Amino acid sequence: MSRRPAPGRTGRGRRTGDARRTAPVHVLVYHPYEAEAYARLVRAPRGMTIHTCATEAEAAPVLAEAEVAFAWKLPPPLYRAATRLRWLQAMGAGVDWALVPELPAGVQVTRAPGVFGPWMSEYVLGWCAWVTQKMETYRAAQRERRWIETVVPGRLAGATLCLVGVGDIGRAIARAARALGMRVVGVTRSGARVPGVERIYRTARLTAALAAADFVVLVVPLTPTTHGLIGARELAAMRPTAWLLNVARGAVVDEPALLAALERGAIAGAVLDVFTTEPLPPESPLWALPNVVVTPHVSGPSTPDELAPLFNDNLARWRAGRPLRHIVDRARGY
Ligand code: OXD
Repeated sequence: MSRRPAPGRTGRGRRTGDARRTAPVHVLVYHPYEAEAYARLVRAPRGMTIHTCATEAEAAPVLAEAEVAFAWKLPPPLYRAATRLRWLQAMGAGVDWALVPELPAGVQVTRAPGVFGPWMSEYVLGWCAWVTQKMETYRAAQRERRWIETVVPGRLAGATLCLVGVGDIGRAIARAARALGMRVVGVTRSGARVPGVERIYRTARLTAALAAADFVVLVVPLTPTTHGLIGARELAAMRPTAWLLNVARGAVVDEPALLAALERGAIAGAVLDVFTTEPLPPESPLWALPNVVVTPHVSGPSTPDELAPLFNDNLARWRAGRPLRHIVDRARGY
């Protein structure tokens, strides 16, 4: 529920239009610390009541009435009360947090394609350039006032980037990588051709794809089939000079196997934005490894400005009884 109701809001929410003509549709906007910012940008059609909630306690009674939710990581126990819920728009790149057994069967989940690819492309290519431009080395030398002209940067042009997962985010990364002259290959379930990706391998040929890469970028959704997809065998298939970048989910990688590979130099290093436990616990050895970059799950930030228009478009469709866009296939998990 709204912590600070804006003028014109009812005790529990903001009502638009003449609610006497049709039963109001209750819409929950849930985010632990930006609910108000999201709700401010929601353009609710007539007869919809917006409820802004930042805590589980606020959201529980609203969910008992809400037909629609626009949310980030709704705590699964809340779904038990969500008997009227019909549509959940996820405020994030992944929807694994939403597709839990507690989510009632009839709820459609929609995602936000197009929003995260540009962010994640910059993250991925930025860190690839950090590797080839040896940024860490030059900065360390600068701190010691050393002129290390014998160390020269490498090129991204001509290097091979392997995308494990080639959905809308993977395609955006592929475009950015190609613009820098990289060769892009990919791994998908179907193995079907993807424009702009030189070669697609089926998941069954994952190790062959990994062996071809200088940079391996994990960008698959977390599903029962991708859980633990990168284990000791897959890491052993990578080149000892290759880097692994994970912007997907921590659980896509067998973390102990990764740690072992990094410690013995079986791969050059890893740039990790996601972990099996987040926040990464202070005692994790990953923090201290010299060939690991740890970032705090920031490669594809959700912003109200980018997500609200997408939700508003679908909300208008919902009100008009038209089909929603970007529906998740719940059986597939994305
Ligand atoms: C995610 C996100 O889904 O950060 O991980 O959006």
